[in-house]
Amino acid sequence: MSFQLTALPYAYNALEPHIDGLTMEIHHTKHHLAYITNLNNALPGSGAESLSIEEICRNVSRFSAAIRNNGGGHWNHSMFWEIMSPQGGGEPSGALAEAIKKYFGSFSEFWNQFAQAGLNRFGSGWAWLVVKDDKSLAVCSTPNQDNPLMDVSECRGIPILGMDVWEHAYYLKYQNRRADYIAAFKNVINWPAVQKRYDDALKA
Ligand code: MN3
Repeated sequence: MSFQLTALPYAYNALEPHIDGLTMEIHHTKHHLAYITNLNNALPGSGAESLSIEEICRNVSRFSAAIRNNGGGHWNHSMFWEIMSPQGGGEPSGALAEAIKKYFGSFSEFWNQFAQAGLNRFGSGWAWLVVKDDKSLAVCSTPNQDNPLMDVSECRGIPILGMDVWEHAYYLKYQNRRADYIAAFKNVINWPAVQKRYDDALKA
């Protein structure tokens, strides 16, 4: 199997002023593409040739560091583009809203924990909202391009929201101000897409 870069569901500048168009374009056409190219180059002879990207992540301890880093990079960014939207922001509704209230007390307390997870990730990585095996919700973070699907991750579960806190996600507009980027990201979260992932995770 060979993985390919797919188009974003919106224009590169569609998330402005929160995330600028040049950052989005470089992030997608340079960074995400490089993960896919490097993943494809690492596949021959690995035993992962016929696996889906989810299967690669779930069994990543069997594969090389190149497959872990670039496979994670591909899965993480594929999700990232989908859980943002020009019509994003606000708060979730329905069953996800109820679950957030149950496990975090309130949406604002959830957001505080999620933002802190991103802010406190030293170096590069991701903050996540995950559905655990017992169907509870949790916030956590992973280094580099690891994710909670991976069998090597300290933070396990089905990710339904992921926030990229690598500097390449924000440096052009926000420089070293990661907290400002995290506050801006909140305005573009596609909650209906996250709710769909939550519903799917409950059925998994
Ligand atoms: Mn990135």
